[in-house]
Amino acid sequence: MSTVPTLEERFVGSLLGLALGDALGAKHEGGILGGILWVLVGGTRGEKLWWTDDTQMAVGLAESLVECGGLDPDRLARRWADGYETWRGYGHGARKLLARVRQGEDWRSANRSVFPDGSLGNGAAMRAAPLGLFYYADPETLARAAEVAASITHAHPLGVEGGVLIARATALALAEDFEPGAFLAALLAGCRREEFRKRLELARVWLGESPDLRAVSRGLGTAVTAHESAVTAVYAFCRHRTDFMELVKFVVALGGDTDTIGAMAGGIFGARNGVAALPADLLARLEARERIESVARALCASSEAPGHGRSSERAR
Ligand code: F2R
Ligand code: MG
Ligand code: MG
Repeated sequence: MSTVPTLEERFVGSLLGLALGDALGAKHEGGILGGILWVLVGGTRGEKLWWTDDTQMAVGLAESLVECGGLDPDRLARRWADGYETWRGYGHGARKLLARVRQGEDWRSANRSVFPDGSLGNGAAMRAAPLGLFYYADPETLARAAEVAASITHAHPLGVEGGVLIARATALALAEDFEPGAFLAALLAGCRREEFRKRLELARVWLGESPDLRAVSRGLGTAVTAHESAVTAVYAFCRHRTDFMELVKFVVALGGDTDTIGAMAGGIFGARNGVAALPADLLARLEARERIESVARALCASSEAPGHGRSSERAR
């Protein structure tokens, strides 16, 4: 008999699901060549499941939210810059931008130093789950905080929208009474960009169908850009919302940016189903499982603390 997960179990499930989706997708990111590169940089050494930039930044975000009692964008930018590790495979723009912040530049200028209109990569979306967890009870503050957290590295409106979408999807997945049609409708209601809206509409139509892999990857995308991957993760979760390994297999079979689509979908899946729904044998092999679990518990405790939304006001 399955029991309903507690809020804390869902927080832990979300961050571990994100890390596991990332680690399992990593060796498939970018196809065969990407896999060879991941082996060469050491991401498959031993039995451990090593995660990539997606989890590195998500854990940094979660730890910063706990430490600061909310979103402090200056301290968060610094933490991400200090936590940068080349071998985890960051985006080229993110790598350069974080180097500038490490050298003392303000993120408000660094975030347009590589792409003048800002990055539209999926880097803000891949790490957004902790925001959805922390601010789940306050949708307006959540959207505002997700915008600010995204724009530290992703100033382009599409990069920002990806971060907001995945943060909101994670928060909505915590709801007691979950139904995929209502979930997608709620995401659509808060979504401003046509590039995302048309894909969410398609995902809604597909709830009653089972389109093949080619149709899904053509219709929703599997690329490194936010609008061509974030809705794909949301749809993958809707299609495989109770079986984590089926979800991962689906994401890997779609191809493209598998670690990131896996991280986004895994974070939503864990928020919905809790940690008990994740495969125990794989969790036992996950890099830094205890650290992730511990920050997820702390995030849950701080999210329930009175007035937790206050510090995000600083982020406006
Ligand atoms: N970088 C990778 N994977 C490649 C290497 C992996 C390999 N296994 C290894 O070990 O080396 N993955 C990670 O990057 C993605 C997240 O990227 P993020 O943080 O958004 O970075 P960036 O550089 O800002 O954007 C990514 C690319 O998108 C294009 N782009 C972005 N904004 C653009 C703009 N305004 N105009 C034109 N192009 C733009 C560029 O190609 C960027 O490099 C995740 O997949 C993560 O896993
Ligand atoms: Mg990655
Ligand atoms: Mg990726």
